[in-house]
Amino acid sequence: MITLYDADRCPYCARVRLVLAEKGIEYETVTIDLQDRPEWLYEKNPLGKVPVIEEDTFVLPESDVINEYLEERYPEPALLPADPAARARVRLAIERFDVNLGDAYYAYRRREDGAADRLTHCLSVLDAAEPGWPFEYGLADVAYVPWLIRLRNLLGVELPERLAARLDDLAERPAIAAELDVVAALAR
Ligand SMILES: N[C@@H](CCC(=O)N[C@@H](CS)C(=O)NCC(=O)O)C(=O)O
Repeated sequence: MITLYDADRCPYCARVRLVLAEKGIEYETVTIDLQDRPEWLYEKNPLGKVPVIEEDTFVLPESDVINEYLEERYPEPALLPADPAARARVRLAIERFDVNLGDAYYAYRRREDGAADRLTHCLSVLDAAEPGWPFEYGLADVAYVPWLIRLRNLLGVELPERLAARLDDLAERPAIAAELDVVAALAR
């Protein structure tokens, strides 16, 4: 049985929750209080961050690495395309998450000067993306959607039209619906 060291408010943990749920993998959760992290977490991840998964003696941090591992270990349903070039594009989108959205998101959260404009720009670039990601479901969506949900549902940011519609469509997936519930509980 896989154990996920988890925190509801953590979007990186949400990436892993989404893949575990999408693939129907049974797991147990150990919830970490990020304000008061237990010392033993550093034995599992020297950076002291969540998510971490553990299975017997195998311990793995880093959401993108965990999700690639889960994809290989539990190939169905596939969350990477079959075509190598398409897979590479998905991996590129994940690799570029920080520059495409993450850095602007956290700058906005920290209320840095110019952050709102920077975020608007990032969202408009994502919104204008060609068909393919982010408009086919898979690991790239999983890598971005937790932040889009938090922007819209916690921070009250209006998403551009195509991204908003995409998020509405994705809400029909049980894994995404469950994450929307997690975020709704954070807002209470
Ligand atoms: N690169 C890591 C980032 C994980 C991360 O930043 N997690 C945050 C919670 S959202 C955390 O544990 N923060 C504690 C800290 O920074 O010390 C991943 O992809 O898993």
